Amino acid sequence: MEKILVIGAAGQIGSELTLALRNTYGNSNVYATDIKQAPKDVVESGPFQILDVMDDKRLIHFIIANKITQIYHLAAVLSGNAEKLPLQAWDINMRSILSILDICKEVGVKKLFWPSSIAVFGRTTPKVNTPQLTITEPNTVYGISKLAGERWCEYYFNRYNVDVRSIRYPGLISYKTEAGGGTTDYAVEIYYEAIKKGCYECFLQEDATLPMLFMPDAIEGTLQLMEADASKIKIRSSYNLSGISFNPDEIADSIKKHIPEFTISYKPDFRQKIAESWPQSIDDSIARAEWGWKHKYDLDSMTAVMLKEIKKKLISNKHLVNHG
Ligand code: AKB
Repeated sequence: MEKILVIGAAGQIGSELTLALRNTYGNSNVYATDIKQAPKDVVESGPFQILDVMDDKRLIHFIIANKITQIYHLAAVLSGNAEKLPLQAWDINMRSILSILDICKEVGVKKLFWPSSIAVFGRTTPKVNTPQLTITEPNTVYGISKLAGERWCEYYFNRYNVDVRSIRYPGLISYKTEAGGGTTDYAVEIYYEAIKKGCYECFLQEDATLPMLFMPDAIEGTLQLMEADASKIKIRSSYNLSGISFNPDEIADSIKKHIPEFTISYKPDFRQKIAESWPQSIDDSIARAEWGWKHKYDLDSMTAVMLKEIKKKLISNKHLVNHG
C-alpha cells in the first residue's frame, strides 16, 4: 500500500497534485502538509496537517510513524520572493531538499519527487528550444538553489540509489490557487484582472516570451514521470518539460477573443530582468522519448478553461464579475 506525503500541499502545484494523487491512491493514503492552511478541498478530502519542512525532527517522526513510501517535496521560495530575502530563500530551498534526500536514504522511502525549474538556465543559455544538456549559469537565488538541488538529487541517486525524480517546470498556469512570488505569475493574475476589471497592468514587457504549461498538463506529466518504470528514467538531475511559449501581448490577444474590451498596459519591474535571463522555449524531446510526456493544452484552449473556471470561482466567492 503506497503512503504518500505531499509537502507544500497548500501551494499552486501541491493543492492540485494532492487531489490527483488521492484520486489515484485513495484519499486516506495521501497525507497533505504545509506551513499554512490548505484549500478546503485538500483539507476535507483526506489527512491534512500543519508541518514545517524545516522541522527535521517532526518531519522524520511523521514519515516513520505513517510508514511513508513516497514524498512529493513542493515547498520552495519562488524567483521573485527569493530576490527579496536571498539567504533565507537559499536556506529554505536547499536545507529542505538536502534534509529530505537524507531522510529518504536513511528511512528507505521508495520514491521522491522534487520540482526544479527553467530558472536553472541563465543569460548564457541558448534561449530558443533550450536543450536538456546545455549551459546552466542562473543568476537568481531561486535558479541557483534549483541547480544545486538538481546536482544533489543526481548525487543521492548515484551514491545511495535514492529514487528521486524531477521536472524543470516552466511557468505554471492554474485557476485553483492563486500563484505567488513567481516571475511567470503575471500569466495567472492577468485572467483574474481581465474578469474583475477588464484591464491588467503587467510587470513584464509585452515581448517577454517565456515557456509555460497549463496545470492539468503539469500534473499529468508529474504522475507519468513518477509512475514510469525506473529503468526508463535516464535523467536523474531534472527533465526539461514544456508545452506552450507566449508573451504578455499574445496572452492578452487570447483573452480578447472572449473579452473584446480587455486592455493591457505595461510597467516592468525587477522581474523583467529575471524573465530576460530565462529561455523563450524548451526542448523537452528527451522526456517525450523516455517516458511518453506530451502536453494537451495550447494557449487558446487554456484561456477558455481559465476564464470559465475563474468566473465560476469569483461568482461563488461573491466577487464582482464585470467582464467575460
Ligand atoms: C517562477 O516564476 O519563479 C516559477 C518558475 C518558473 O519556476 N513559476
